[in-house]
Parts: sequence; structure tokens; C-alpha cells
Amino acid sequence: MIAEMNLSAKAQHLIDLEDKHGAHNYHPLPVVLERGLGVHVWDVDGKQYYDFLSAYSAVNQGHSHPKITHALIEQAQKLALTSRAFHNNVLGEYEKFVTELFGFDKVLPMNTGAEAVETALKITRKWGYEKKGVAENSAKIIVCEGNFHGRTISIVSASTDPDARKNFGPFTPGYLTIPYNDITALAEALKDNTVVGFLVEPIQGEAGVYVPNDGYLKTCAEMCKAANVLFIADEVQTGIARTGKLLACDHEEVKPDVLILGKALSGGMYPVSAVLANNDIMMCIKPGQHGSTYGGNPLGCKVAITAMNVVLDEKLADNAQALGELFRNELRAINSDRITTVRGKGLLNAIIIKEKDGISAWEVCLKLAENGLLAKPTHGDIIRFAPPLVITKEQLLDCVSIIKNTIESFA
Ligand code: IF1
Repeated sequence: MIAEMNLSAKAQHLIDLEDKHGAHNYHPLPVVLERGLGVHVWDVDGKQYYDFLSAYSAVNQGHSHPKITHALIEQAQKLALTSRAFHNNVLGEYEKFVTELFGFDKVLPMNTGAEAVETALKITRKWGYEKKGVAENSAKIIVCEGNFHGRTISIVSASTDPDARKNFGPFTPGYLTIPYNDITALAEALKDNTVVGFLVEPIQGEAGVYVPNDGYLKTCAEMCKAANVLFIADEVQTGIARTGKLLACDHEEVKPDVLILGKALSGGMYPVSAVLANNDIMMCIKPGQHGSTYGGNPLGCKVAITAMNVVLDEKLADNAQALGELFRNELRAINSDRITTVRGKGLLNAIIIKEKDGISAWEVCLKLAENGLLAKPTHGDIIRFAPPLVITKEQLLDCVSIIKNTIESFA
């Protein structure tokens, strides 16, 4: 069993600094990165790795993409932040671009994924009172077991993960929790006419890349429509080409009423998130009722336009679709009883590692790092594999051999 990696004094010093001065709200792999380019990152000792986490799918366009980096620098030298107390000359251009790209009347710009989810919850409640006519303070939003939507109080109030919730109460009321991938449970929950929205991840990321049955999203969306309930898709992780289409909902030709985007919307360069909806929903929000100091700032807007153009120009959705198929087929061909499951869509994938002889997913990830590939274990036995979407076939096959050799090295 490998308990520790051999760390240089420099790396150890930097880890010690974090340990001493930073909150212990994470348990990272013992790797200290200082540079990234495309699918690669380098640690402080110059060792090169393939990045198979992509900052939890924020870096779909690859690290330090030259076009996005250039846009950031150029705009930063011109105008970074105005607040929304004044107009700026990039916001309108961005809003036109992003609404046309995703096919909605309006966008509400925020910064982080959690903020965008909060925003979607607020818009949905307001719509529920002002358009659906639900009695004040009684609106409910349906969420799924095993969800991950962020870390704010109102979002962890919708979580079923004990770590996310324990001792963070009292919680925000107004949620109904149903099992994921369960149409019958949704039908039952929709009978409550105080329900105003159904918030769902097209693939549950944090739960371990849990892909629902084909047709699940489409059926959910139709049922919501029939019940006059907003279908809210959290595509913070699944969106922006990650699963082989621009949006994971596109696989089933589903158009959400409320779309939540974040992460790769800005190519990992700067926090940009967004909520998109049509006028009948979005226009429920009036001046002074919601906002954010940084939301819609010219720097973020310019970066997001550029990052999205990279996704389109470099056909990253098609690449994710094709290489995702190849990747899962190659992983399934690895002949080892340590891998019990391979699943995913596009380049959002996970394997389940059966613990054997004291070797669990954590030890496998340490060995993968040693062999030049970074991935993070989750839930004890799952490893998520989500490389930047700019990865080539040749690079992907190289990564498959690293994974294969690593697994086989445990015998
Ligand atoms: C962390 C997982 C990924 C998200 C969805 C909203 C947010 C997220 C569907 C909030 C964030 C993260 C955050 C990251 C770990 C992570 C994650 F492991 F939890 F599942 F991506 F795989 N909706 N996902 O997945 O966005 O506020 O963070 O910008 O370190 O907590 P945020």
C-alpha cells in the first residue's frame, strides 16, 4: 500500500503552508501544480501530468487557452469592473451572444455555480407566486436525492449528503426530495400544486457520474410542462460540450425552462455563471430584486464570449462525443477485476474501483499521479475521468495506457 508520495522539500513546504494557514475544507492529492497548458499541468518540480479532472469540468477548453488568455489580458487592461450601477460596453454584446447561442430571451449573469443555482431558485419562486399564483411563502421546489448544486445554506438545504449538511442548519424550507431517475416519484411529487420547479442535474456529477435512463430528462420536462412547473436544468458541470453536446439536455432535445451554467462558460479563466430563461419567467425579476457586484462585468463577459467561441470553433462537443465512446470502450477492455463499472457520457466518465488488498480508489489515484495522470477519487470507490475536451485521440490513448498499466501494476 502506498500511503504517501515522495514529495520534494519545495512541494512539502507549500503543502505545509496551506495546511497551517488555510481552512481544512478539502483533502487534495499531494500534488502542487504551478503551470498548465492544454491537457497538461506541471508541478513545482517540473513533473508533467495529464489533467483528468479539468478543475471539475471548468477547464473544458484546456489550460491557459491562448485565445482566452489573450481576451482576459486585453480586457483587463481596458476595463474590468463597473458594477451594474452603470452600463458597460461588453455586457450587451455578451447577453446577445449567450442568449442566441442557447436559445433563450434573457440571461442573468452571476459568477459562481452556486450563485447561479441560488438565482434560479429565486427566479422560480418569484415566477411561482407572480405567474402560477401559488400562495405567498408556500412554494416548493422538487430536488433529487444525491444532488450537488453548490454550498450555500439554501442549496445544502436541498442536499441529502450528511457532510454537506451536518451542523449547518437551520435549513431553508420549501424542498421536496425524490429519488433521481425515478419518473413515478416525480409524478407523485407533481401532484402538489404548490410545486413551482424541478431542479435536476442531467447527469449527477458529485454522486459519481450517475447517468439516468435514456428519455428520463425528456419525460421529466414533459411532466413538468403538464403540471405548470418549471424544469430547471443545472448544467454547471454537464454543460459546455462536456457530455458530447453543447448541453447534456441536447441529447434528448430537451429545452429547460431555466438553464443554469457556470464553470466552463469561461474556460476556467475567471468565474462566470449564468441563468437563462424566457421573458415570461425572467421578467418576474425587477430592478433591485437580485444581483451581484461582479455579475456581468466586462472582463467576465469578454472571457466568456471568447471561451464559448473556442468551444464552437474547435468543435469540442464532437470531440467529447467521439473520444468519450473510445475512452469507455478502451477502459472496458482492461482486464482487471479491480474495475467493476465504467460509465459516463462524452468526456464525463467514472470508474468504480473494488477495494482489494488495501488498494482503494485513493491509492489508485496516487499511483496514477506517479504515472503522470491526475484524477480525484470520490465516495471512497469512484474515480472521475474528465480531461479537457481539447484532448487528441493520440493523447487519450496514451492516457488509457497509463490507466491500464497503473491498474495492472497492482496485480
Ligand atoms: C468543489 C463535485 C464536481 C456542480 C453543479 C453547481 C455547482 C457544482 C452540478 C456549484 C459544483 C463542484 C464544486 C467542487 C466539486 C464539484 C464537483 F465533486 F462536487 F461533484 F464538479 F464534480 N452545480 N461542482 O457540480 O458550482 O459554486 O462550485 O462554482 O470543490 O466543491 P460552484
